[in-house]
Amino acid sequence: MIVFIALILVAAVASTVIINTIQDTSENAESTVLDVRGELSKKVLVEGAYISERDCTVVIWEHGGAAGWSASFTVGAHTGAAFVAAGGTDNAASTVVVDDGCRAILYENSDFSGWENTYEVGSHAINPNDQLSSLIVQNPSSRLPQGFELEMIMELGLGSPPIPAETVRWSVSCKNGTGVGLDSEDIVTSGSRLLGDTNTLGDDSDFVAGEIIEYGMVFKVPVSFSNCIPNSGINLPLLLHVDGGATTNVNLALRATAQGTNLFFDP
Ligand SMILES: [Ca+2]
Ligand SMILES: [Ca+2]
Repeated sequence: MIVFIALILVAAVASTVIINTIQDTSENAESTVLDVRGELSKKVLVEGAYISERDCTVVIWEHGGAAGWSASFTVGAHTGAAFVAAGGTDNAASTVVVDDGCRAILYENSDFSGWENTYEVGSHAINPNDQLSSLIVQNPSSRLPQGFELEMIMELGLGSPPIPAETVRWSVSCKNGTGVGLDSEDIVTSGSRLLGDTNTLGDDSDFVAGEIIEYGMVFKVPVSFSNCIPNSGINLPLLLHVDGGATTNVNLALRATAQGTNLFFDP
C-alpha cells in the first residue's frame, strides 16, 4: 500500500513536470512567433529617388589672403575658357577657398594638363603662384567628376514600430570595371533629415544616432557613391535594411543623370 501511494505521488509529480514543460514550450513558441512578426514589420519603404548634387563651391582669388578679383565654381570641370568666363584671369590666381564637402584640383594649363595640385576644405595659397589656368571641382564622396549622387525619399512601412535612425542601412552594388563595387552606409552616417529639413526633434540638423523614426515621418537620405560608379542607362539595385527587421529591394533605372531627375516618375 505504501509503495502504491508512493508510486501515485511520483506519477503526479512527474505529470505536473510534464504539463509545466509543455506549457513553457508553447509559451516560448508563441513569443518566438510574435518576435518574428515584430521584426518583419520593421520596414522602410522608398517613396522617391532623385539625382542630386551636393551644394559646394570653390572660390579662386587673385591675391594672397582672398583679395582682388574672385571667381566661383561649383562641382564640375572648368576649362580655361570657363575660368575666364566666370571672372578669373589666366595665370594670376593666388588663393583657393574650398567649401565644406568640396575638393579642388587645379591645373597649370587650360585643358587640365601640366602640373596638378589638389586642395581640400579650407583657404590655401596656390602653389605655384600665378600659373593656374583650369580646375576641376569634386565632391569627394563621389568619384564622379559631376558630383553625382542620389537623394532617396523614405518612410516606414504601414504598421512598422518606431525604429532608431541608425538601424536603417542602404547598400548598392554595381559592376565596377571587371569587379563588383559595393557602397553601404547607415542613414545617420549618410546625413539624413526629415523632408522639412530638420531632424526628428525639429532642430536644423541631420539625424544623430538614437533618434527615433516613427510611422508617418518622411525623410530624405543622400546616397553617394565611392566604390560604385553608376552610369546613365543602368539598373541600380538598392537594398534597404533595418537591423532586426525587414530588407526592402528597390531597382532604380538610371535613364538620365541630370540633376533633379526623378528616377521613379520621369519618363
Ligand atoms: Ca596673383
Ligand atoms: Ca597657366
